[in-house]
Amino acid sequence: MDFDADGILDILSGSWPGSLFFFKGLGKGKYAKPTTIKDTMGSAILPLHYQDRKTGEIKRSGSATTVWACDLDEDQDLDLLIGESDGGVYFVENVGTLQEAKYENFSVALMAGELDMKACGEDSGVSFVDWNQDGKKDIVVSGNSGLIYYCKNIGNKEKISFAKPELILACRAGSIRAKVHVVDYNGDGKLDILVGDANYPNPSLKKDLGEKELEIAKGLLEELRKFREHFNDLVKERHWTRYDKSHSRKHSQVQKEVGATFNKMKPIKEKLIPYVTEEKQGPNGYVWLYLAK
Ligand SMILES: [Ca+2]
Ligand SMILES: [Ca+2]
Ligand SMILES: [Ca+2]
Ligand SMILES: [Ca+2]
Repeated sequence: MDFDADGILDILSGSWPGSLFFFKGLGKGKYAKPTTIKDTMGSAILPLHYQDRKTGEIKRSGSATTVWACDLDEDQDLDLLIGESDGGVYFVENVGTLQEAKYENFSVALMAGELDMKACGEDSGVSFVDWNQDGKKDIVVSGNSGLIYYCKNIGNKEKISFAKPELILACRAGSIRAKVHVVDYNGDGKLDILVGDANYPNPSLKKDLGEKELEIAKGLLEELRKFREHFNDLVKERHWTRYDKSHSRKHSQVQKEVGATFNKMKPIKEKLIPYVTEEKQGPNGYVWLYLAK
């Protein structure tokens, strides 16, 4: 996107430590060294705020940030939409201009209907695009569990407002820490979804296993896979129950089941030890493209 309105495309990036970076486009595929995006007080922008217990000072923090520059409050300049490891989606207003941005030294956690955006999962990734093609750009947010939600923009110049999240895509099984980027990738006029993820592959079996051993090992792996699937579903449900009080099950009930399922996986992993290699497994990270039909 063109962040500094000079007609040349730039790159913005969040980071694991949290700061946001601007890579100024120089044209012909070249970019300047990154600079940290700062607020009106000259501090690096981080989405979270907390009070220092000793000094009482308000400090900022944040990690695993993602960023999208967009005009959220419809005043013709680019604001910042930030995702963070806690799963929230944060808005930082540009109180300067399109050409000369000045960012507020505080951020606002956005809601989706009655819910905190955290309900969509930890480790939020954000995109701001007109998902439902009604002329207003919406928030598409991804989370740790690999689920991608759309929050319809129902706000206006006076008030920023988004509707309750609607699930639009469940990434392939095993995708965690999904970071979404919505774009018409193949230029057919329909919005596609790019997702960066992390995933932990199954342990590799030793090469020299006999037929019987192989059969046992494969059986254990299959058992483990089923538990993992169930475990992943429970983790998603647990997250949701924390925010949606109308959910059919209570948070504490799901939490208990998460713990019990995790414990059931332990003995299977132990039984697998003689059959698998000792190489450290994962995590891997891939970029996936989901093309719109
Ligand atoms: Ca530019
Ligand atoms: Ca704006
Ligand atoms: Ca829309
Ligand atoms: Ca497309």
